[in-house]
Amino acid sequence: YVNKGGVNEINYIIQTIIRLQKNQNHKVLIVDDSLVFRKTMQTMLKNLFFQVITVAHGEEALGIMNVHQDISLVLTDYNMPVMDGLELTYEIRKTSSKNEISILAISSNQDEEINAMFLKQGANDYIKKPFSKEEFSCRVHNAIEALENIQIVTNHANRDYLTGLYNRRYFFQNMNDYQIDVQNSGEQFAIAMIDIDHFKKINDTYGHDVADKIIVFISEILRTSTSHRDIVARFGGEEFCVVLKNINRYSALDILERIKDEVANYSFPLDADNFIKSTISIGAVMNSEESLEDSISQADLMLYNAKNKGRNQVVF
Ligand code: GH3
Ligand code: MG
Ligand code: MG
Ligand code: MG
Repeated sequence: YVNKGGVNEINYIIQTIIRLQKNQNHKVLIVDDSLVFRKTMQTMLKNLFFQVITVAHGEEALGIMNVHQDISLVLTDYNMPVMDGLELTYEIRKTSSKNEISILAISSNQDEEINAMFLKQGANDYIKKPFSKEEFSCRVHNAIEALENIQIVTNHANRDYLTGLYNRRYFFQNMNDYQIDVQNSGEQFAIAMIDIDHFKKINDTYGHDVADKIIVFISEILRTSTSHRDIVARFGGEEFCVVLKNINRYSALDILERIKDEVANYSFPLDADNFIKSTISIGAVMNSEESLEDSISQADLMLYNAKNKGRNQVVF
């Protein structure tokens, strides 16, 4: 390969391998009433390393999509019994946007206006039968890569660059939705404000870079000490807000005490021979009738009390 195509050839092969590896994470649903066509597309997609599910009509597709909530791409025929491709597209778009599930319509050459109708109904793209393997692969990959890119951009918009924790923007967006759920379920949750103690001194003594690493270390402790449903957000420089979901006061206090102790007990490595000790203060409240902003202010007041009482403690 090196002799034939030079470095670019190798680059192309590497890119292809990376692409195929990523494809393994994607589920593709084929919806077509023709068994022969289903099999053909299934083989092509499996050769591209995708996970593939096949069904014979729209209603079956909706049933499968209820079970497999993580389908990336739907390839749908137009003419099918029970529910056709247009109806299926319409139904999918009621709950999932173009940014969540990509729809690729497969139609024959005769129905030109069907293709436009597919796009109007919310399909991302269409392919006309008959098509070459090459075109099929290109359109499928275009659709998948568009989804991946949106995922990357969304992640950047929601997370803090230094720590990878959620940012303020995402925090309030997520809490808006969560509070609506909570009003219906009556679920309890705890809000904790966390601030690193004497961080100015750490900055002055060890410099900004080392201090930043401590922020990252503490973020990691916050992340690993909470469940994936909880929200851990970086609010400001060395200030965090943690929401422990579906929890009572007793368990929330237990988790927060353990987080505080874990930080206090940890030795942050400075170099081979030296390490730094750091502590955090935590103020927390349970959810109440008050607004989210008021609850956060309340937690902030508790944090202020924790600082005044000598730091390295939880006031709940
Ligand atoms: P206290 O125990 O009262 O919280 O004392 P403190 O020194 O931590 O005071 P405070 O929380 O008010 O000040 C935070 C300081 O942390 C200010 C600034 O020097 C530093 N800081 C804030 N954000 C960052 C950051 O992103 N990186 C670094 N390295 N330092 C930061
Ligand atoms: Mg058909
Ligand atoms: Mg602070
Ligand atoms: Mg501080």
